[in-house]
Amino acid sequence: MRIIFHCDLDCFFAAVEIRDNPDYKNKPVIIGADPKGGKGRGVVATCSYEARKFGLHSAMPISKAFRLCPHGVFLNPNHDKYYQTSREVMKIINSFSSVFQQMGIDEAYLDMSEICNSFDQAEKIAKKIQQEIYNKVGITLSIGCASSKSIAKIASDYNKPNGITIVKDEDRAEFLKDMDITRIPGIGKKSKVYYNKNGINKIGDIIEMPFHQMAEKFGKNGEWVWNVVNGLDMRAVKEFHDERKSISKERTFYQDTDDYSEIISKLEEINDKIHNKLKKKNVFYRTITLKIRFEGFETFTRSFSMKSYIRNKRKVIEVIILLLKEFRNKNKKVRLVGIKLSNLKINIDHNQTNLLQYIQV
Ligand code: TTP
Ligand code: MG
Repeated sequence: MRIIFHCDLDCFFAAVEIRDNPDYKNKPVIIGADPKGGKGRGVVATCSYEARKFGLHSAMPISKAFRLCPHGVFLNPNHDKYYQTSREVMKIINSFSSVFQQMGIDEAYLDMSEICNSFDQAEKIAKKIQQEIYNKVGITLSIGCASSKSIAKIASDYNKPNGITIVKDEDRAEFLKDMDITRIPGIGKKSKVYYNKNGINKIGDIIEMPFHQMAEKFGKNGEWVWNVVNGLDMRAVKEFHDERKSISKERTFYQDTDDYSEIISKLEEINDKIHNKLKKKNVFYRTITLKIRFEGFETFTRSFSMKSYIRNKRKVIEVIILLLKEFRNKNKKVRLVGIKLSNLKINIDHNQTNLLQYIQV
């Protein structure tokens, strides 16, 4: 029997700040850009569940968040602290099963098939994971348990915060049938519109549909989705899965600028930060991408790929300056710049550290 856990921390960045400042407990806490009295740029990274009651959510413009919740506690993110906390949490999760795959900063899958022989036992272990993380790290998480990764993921989101949701195969259809189809990993806002137009609104509509019809109407995505809701997502929890395919950073200027020395120095600053992390993790790359956004949101990306893997800060800046050239005579002010390094390779030969640590470079 397959037993997969999906673990997801509750309002992660906000939870860390609340842990470190008990005054914030039970308050709407918003982590993100400085709201500057409602005039700030940038977005909400996350917010506490109290803040969500006011309609706030990740990726909402910070100015809107301020309007909806002016009395909230607005904090700048402290990424080093979140990264450190994430590592502590992941170490604990990983100690429950060696078949462990971290996804992003606050999620991980565990394959518990060799460790549990029933879902009742799985529930006890899930509680233990929650307790140990709460005792040692001081934050909560929600855990979904099912026989496949995607159902476990849907389950972890079902009863947040601090929830445990077990979905046995025989209960799967009942559990899913009334949910909106966007709960399924693989259906986003765009495909939702297409599915809705074709009469598919709830997951139940998919469960009832014969496979061949889903395939005919919705192609590969339809096949995938049908498999997911019928418990046939057989993807393994990959122990050495290099989830992270790129590392990037971008910065918005406080004031739009056409001063290229300011733009280049911002790019240098971004480049330094990325390289500090890459060096620590012994990661190399082949593709360099410049992102540039002008006033009015016009955005461009330009890439250049090296013949071999490198990790060379100076080279990156040289390439970036070359890529920047075509934009210099645009006579428009720049709002944001960013660098992405992709086609990553981890040098395992020189450093035997667990690959999973690289996911969060
Ligand atoms: P999520 O797990 O999506 O969100 P969350 O942990 O804050 O809340 P939930 O209880 O619903 O799981 O993301 C984890 C962290 O990643 C989140 O705390 C902040 C960061 N993040 C962003 O910076 N921007 C985003 O748009 C999202 C979705 C997350
Ligand atoms: Mg989370």
